[in-house]
Amino acid sequence: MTNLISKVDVIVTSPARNYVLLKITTEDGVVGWGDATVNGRELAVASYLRDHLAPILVGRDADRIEDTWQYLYRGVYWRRGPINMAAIGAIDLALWDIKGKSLNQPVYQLLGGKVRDRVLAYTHATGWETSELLESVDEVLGRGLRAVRAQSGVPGLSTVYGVTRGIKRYEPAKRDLRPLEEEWDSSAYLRHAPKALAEVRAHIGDEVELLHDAHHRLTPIQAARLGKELEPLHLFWLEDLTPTENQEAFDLIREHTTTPLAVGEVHNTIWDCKDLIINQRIDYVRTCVMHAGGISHVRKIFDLADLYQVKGAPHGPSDVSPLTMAASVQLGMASPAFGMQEYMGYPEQVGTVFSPGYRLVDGYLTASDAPGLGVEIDEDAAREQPYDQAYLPVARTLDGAITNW
Ligand code: CS2
Ligand code: MG
Repeated sequence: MTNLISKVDVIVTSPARNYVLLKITTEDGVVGWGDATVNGRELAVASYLRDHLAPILVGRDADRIEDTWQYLYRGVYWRRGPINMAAIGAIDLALWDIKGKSLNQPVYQLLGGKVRDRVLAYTHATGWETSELLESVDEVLGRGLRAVRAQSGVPGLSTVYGVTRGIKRYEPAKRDLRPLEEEWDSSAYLRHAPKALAEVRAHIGDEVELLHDAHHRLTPIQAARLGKELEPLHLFWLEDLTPTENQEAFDLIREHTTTPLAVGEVHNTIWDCKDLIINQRIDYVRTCVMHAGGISHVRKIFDLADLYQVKGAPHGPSDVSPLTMAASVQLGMASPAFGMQEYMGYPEQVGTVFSPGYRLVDGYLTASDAPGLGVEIDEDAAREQPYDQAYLPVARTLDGAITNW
C-alpha cells in the first residue's frame, strides 16, 4: 500500500504578516499543510522548497515520514541551517497532517496518545512605561492566562526588543525595504529591568508564572548578574540571556544563579542543544517544532531532554503560523518532557487564512481532535494576500557598533 505524493505547492501569503505555506497533495486526494516561515527570509525558504525539494518529493510515498526526513536531511549533504531545516520541518508537518487525515486520527494519537490533558501556555505583556506594562499584564491575566512574559522599555533608549512605544500589539518584523536600526545599551537595561520586573511581581502576586526574555543581548557575566538579582522574583524562566553559540557561557551563568534558564529559539537541530541538555546547562529548551525539522526531529530533542529533566518549551511567536502552533500543541499532548508553550497570539487578519483548531482555555492549550494537525486553510484567501517585504530589525550599541538584536 502506498500513498504517493502527486503535487507540492508553495504559497507565500501575508495576512498582516508573512507566512510560507506548503501544500502536499497525494494521488488519492489527501492534502497536508506545512509552515516554513523564517521571519524576514521567507522567499529563500519558499524558493528552496519550490525549486529544489518539490520536484524530488513528487512520486515519493507520503506515508514514509521518517524515511523522507532522512532522505532530505542526509540528501542535502550540507546539513542543518535555518532555511534547510525549516523546509524539512514544513514537509514533515505536512506529512504528519496527511497521515492523520489518511488514518482519521489527530496527530497526537499517532505519537502514542495523550500524556497530559492540556498544555500550559504563556503569552506576552508589553509596555514602554511600567504603568503600561502592568495594564498589559492585567489584560493578559484577564484572558485567563496563568503565565506571562513581561517586557518593558528602558529609560534613555528609544527602542527595545519586545516593546513598541504607544502600540499595544508588538510585532518583531517591520514592513520595509531595509531592516529598521534599533539602539541598545546593556548597562541601561540592567539598571532598569530588575526594577520593572519587581513591580510586575508585586502587582501579580506569587502565584502567576512570570517570564522574561533578554533576547541574546548580554555578556555571560552580565547575564549572571541579572539572574542573581532576579532570584527573589522566582521567575519561571529567564530566556536567551546570551547568544546560544557560546554554550560554555551557560556554565558561568549557572555558577551564579538558580534562576531557571531557557534558550533555543534559533536552534535548528538536536546538535545545537545536545550539549546544553546533557550538561544540564539549561532548564527549558525552546526549539521550535517547525524550525528544527518538524515533529519527527523535535520529539527526539524532547526525548533527550526528558533524560535530564530539561523541559521542552517551543518557540511560538506570531511569526510561526498557526500550523506550527497546532503541530507544537499536538506534540505537547504526547511528549512527556513538554513543559510550556509560548503562545504570542496572532493579528486578527491571520484568521482569514488559518482556522487553527486548537483552543486556549484557562491558560492552557488543547489540541484539536480533528484528523491530522486540525488546521483548516483558506487557500483563496492566502493567495489573495501576497508577500509583503518585511525584515527583523538590527541593533547597534550607543557607539554605533552592530550588536545582537
Ligand atoms: C522572541 C521572538 O518569542 C520570542 O521569544 O524572541 O519574538 C523573536 O524575536 C522572533 O520570533 C524573531 O522572528
Ligand atoms: Mg525569545
